[in-house]
Amino acid sequence: MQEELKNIEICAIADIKNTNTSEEIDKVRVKYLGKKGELTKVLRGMGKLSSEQRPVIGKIANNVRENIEQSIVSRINKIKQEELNSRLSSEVIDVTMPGQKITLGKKHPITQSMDDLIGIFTKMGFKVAEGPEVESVYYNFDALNAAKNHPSRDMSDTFYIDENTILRTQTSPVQVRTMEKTKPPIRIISPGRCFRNDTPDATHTPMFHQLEGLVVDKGITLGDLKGTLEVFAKYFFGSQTKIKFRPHYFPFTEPSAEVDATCFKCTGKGCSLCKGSGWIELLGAGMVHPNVLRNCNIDPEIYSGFAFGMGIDRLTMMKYGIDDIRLFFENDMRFLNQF
Ligand code: FA5
Repeated sequence: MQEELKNIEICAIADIKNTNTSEEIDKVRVKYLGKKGELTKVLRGMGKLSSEQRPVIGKIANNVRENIEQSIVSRINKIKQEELNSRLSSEVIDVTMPGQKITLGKKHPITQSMDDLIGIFTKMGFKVAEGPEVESVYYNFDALNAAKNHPSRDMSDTFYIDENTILRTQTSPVQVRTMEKTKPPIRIISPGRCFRNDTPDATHTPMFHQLEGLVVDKGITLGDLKGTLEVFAKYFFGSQTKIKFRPHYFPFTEPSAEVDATCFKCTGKGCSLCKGSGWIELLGAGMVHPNVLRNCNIDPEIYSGFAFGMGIDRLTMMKYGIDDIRLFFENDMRFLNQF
């Protein structure tokens, strides 16, 4: 039996030396040390030995097992090292190869305008306020002094979710939400999405962006409104820009005006962009109607304010000479990459 054990050790070690992969070495392990392995078979026959022989053979068998196991471990380590070395030499990194260009994304032109506008107004001391896009009829119309039969309330102009809930048609409801929560002095702007049941054409889309402005304090006048909008127009379109007020009607401002700016392309001389007039319509504005102040528990005898609302998409069109608003929403990279 002693002889048999020695033979097994010699054969196992020779087999182990001949292995080249982890799978091969596993097969050798099963062949000699597995349940039906050669060493195991011999050890099963030990029961037939005499009590003197058994410890002697048992010791030898243990030695043989240990030697085989050790040799398996050292072969495995060697194989792993060889596998690693061959991977390292085959997967060489060529540091002289040219790098891959990473294309950086950029903000949508309307988001860029929004950022510009926020920058201009926050420098003038305005804070940014937010309101919901799904709005109540109360905040979008009633609290803003819109008559019950005002045409803008019609379903052909406004998207209704239910009788009292709509998609806001303007950012003006943020005026009311702010005045309800904050005591004057108030100086806020509120950029965001608006929705109208308008058929898409070169200057209309059913979803567009507005920026609302609101100032309420003691002694605020139309002169403050004019000064603020003049600063805005010069920063946004260029320092040569002038503005003018045309009388208009909004339910929530009195007096109300539409504000035009000198065409930034021809600087007021008249061109195709301004249709020869030299002026371009910018926004709606006016002094906050006393009824709106009252609806928000602000005493119009003590406080006055001005408000304005501009279409950000249209401002962006004017600034860059874009002739169709729908281009903003087509996601054509050839168009968007120009900004
Ligand atoms: C208003 O919405 C008022 N809330 C503005 C205002 C605020 C006046 C505060 C006084 C005080 P108007 O309906 O004119 O006003 O819309 C303002 C701007 O939104 C327009 O000048 C235009 O630039 C933009 N706009 C309106 N409808 C669309 C549309 N369908 N697509 C793109 N832009 C639009």
